[in-house]
Amino acid sequence: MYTQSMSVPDDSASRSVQPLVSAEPAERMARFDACIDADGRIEPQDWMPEAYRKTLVRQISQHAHSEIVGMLPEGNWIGRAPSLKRKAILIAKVQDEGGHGLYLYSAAETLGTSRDQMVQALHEGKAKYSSIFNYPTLTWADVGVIGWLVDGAAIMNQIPLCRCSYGPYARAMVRVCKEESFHQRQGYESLMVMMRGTQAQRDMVQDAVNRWWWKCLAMFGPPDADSPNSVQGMRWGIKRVSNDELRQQFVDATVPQAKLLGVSLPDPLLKWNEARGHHDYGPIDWDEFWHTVNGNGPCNKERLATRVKAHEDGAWVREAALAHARKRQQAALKEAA
Ligand code: FAQ
Repeated sequence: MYTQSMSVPDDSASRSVQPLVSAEPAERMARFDACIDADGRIEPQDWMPEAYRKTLVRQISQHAHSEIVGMLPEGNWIGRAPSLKRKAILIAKVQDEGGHGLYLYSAAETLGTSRDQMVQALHEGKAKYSSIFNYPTLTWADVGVIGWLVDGAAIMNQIPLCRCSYGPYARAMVRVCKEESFHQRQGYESLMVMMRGTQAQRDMVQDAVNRWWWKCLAMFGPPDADSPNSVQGMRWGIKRVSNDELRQQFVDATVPQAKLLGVSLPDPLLKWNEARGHHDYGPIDWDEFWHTVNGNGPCNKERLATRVKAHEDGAWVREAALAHARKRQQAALKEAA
């Protein structure tokens, strides 16, 4: 039988919200709240408040844009990778990031916003994407550091999103996290090799760590006290762990990794705090973060221009695919007649 449920996994028995098309608004809201309180999943055909839908489209589309723009800094090095093995790994990684963007655009489309609308918002500079991708990759060591630290930060943020209250986003995150974890390991391994190399290679790794460390801490978003979306996002089970908590988890996980690698982290205030059971760290430059988020970082304009050009250059592919689909549809209709 053809119903809407054909397009989503058959887990309806475990869901506590049923489509309530004809129910009164207060009743729908109560059912939605009950589902959230019971830690249930909201699915595309379920009723949801407009603000919940809007918040999800905002976060998921920004996340998708980050994956797609995030292909660029590392993509710059595909033609300059130091060996065939490193080149093959890097091509696969960048391709994975493209795949993540596509799952995420698809998840956001289930909320009623088309991929074209989201991409247009990005190209018009109206949509955000992660601040981290507005910095240049100056040396080969940057590629390893992106894997280790940027993917490392991304995983820390994304593991809790596997439990997000919106089903399609949570399910997309499970696969994304598995892939990101390989990305993190390949970055770390590539840095390990460089650290066992020449002094010039070790210096190159240290320089890259110095340039990326603070940007990675800022990736988790503003401090909780200055995060306008956090309270409601947590109430709705979209966010599960706060920006500051995730940042702290990342610092605590990364310090021993840096030690093993043999690099220092560029923060004189970084030290273990026995009483807190966590590392203390120095102040983050939030002015620099907002400057970048607001479009004025070192590579913002270049990144956006590259995306717009790629989209324009790909117009013929989209047109050809549509023409082909139309042709197949006409042939099928003719056959059925
Ligand atoms: N950059 O109130 P909050 C990756 C904005 S994927 C730019 O705390 P929220 C994979 C925020 O949107 C990396 N803007 O917001 C990869 C909001 O503005 P709005 C991306 C930022 O949503 C690796 C305003 O500041 N990951 O790396 C940033 O509750 C290697 C106030 O902030 C995700 O997107 C930022 N860093 O929390 C690819 C994960 N931080 O929208 C290639 C999903 C905050 O009100 C190579 N997203 N803002 O105008 C999230 O978990 C959340 O959206 C946060 C922000 C935590 C990013």
